[in-house]
Amino acid sequence: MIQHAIVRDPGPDAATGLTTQSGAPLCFEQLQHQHTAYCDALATLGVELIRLDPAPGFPDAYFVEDTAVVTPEIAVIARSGALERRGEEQSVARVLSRYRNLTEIHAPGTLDGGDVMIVGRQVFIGLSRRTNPQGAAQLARVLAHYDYQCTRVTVDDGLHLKSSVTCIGDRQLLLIAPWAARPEFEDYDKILVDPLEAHACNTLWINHHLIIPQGYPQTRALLKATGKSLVELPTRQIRQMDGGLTCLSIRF
Ligand code: CIR
Repeated sequence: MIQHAIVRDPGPDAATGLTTQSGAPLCFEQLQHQHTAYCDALATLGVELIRLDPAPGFPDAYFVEDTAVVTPEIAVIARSGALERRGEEQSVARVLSRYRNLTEIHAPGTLDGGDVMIVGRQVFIGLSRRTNPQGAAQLARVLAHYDYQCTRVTVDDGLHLKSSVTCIGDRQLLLIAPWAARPEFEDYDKILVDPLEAHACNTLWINHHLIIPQGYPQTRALLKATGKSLVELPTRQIRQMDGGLTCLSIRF
């Protein structure tokens, strides 16, 4: 069971964060509502929230997932591939040091937590615009020490690995349809997401419930058919800043 989640309220400068999305500008008030709904959902599922204050000068800092990788044994503090985001990890490290021994990714390695998917003792590490081979190698070395096996996955579309694939159960993955034949995932049960609903790949399986983004009917129907308990949340503003449901917390 997941007991804790680190979250951080979006700061008033959130609209100046990094994004590849065009269209309507961010509505800060709606972003706050969506963030609050997310925190409420985690609390309802029995998770104790550890709340960080907004970090002035770091408009993306509420996407806390990217700043650390936490297992039951260790917390690895990340080093973002986005220069603008370097420094966010410091306040996260201070909090995590109360719960875990820490280690960190160091130069020239870069790594964003959004590129790391842990499925039991198997860890998938995305090689993306944010995570480079050195960062992946450093993480794999640390985790090998604790008997995790790491597999690299090339992320050729989307921001992070978990933009295109998330774990939705013991050996079950939800992933973007064009990745169906990827050999890295051949041993897993797969549910495929139509590229028109690509944002729906980023779901959060937590304490026997699956939190999914609202507004993706095909994916919702496929997930409903699995019999899982679904919790739907609005993510439009979060998506506007290239984020999703996993990005908003560090769970452990
Ligand atoms: C960024 O570009 O870094 C943020 N605007 C979005 C980060 C999303 N994080 C995630 O998927 N883990």
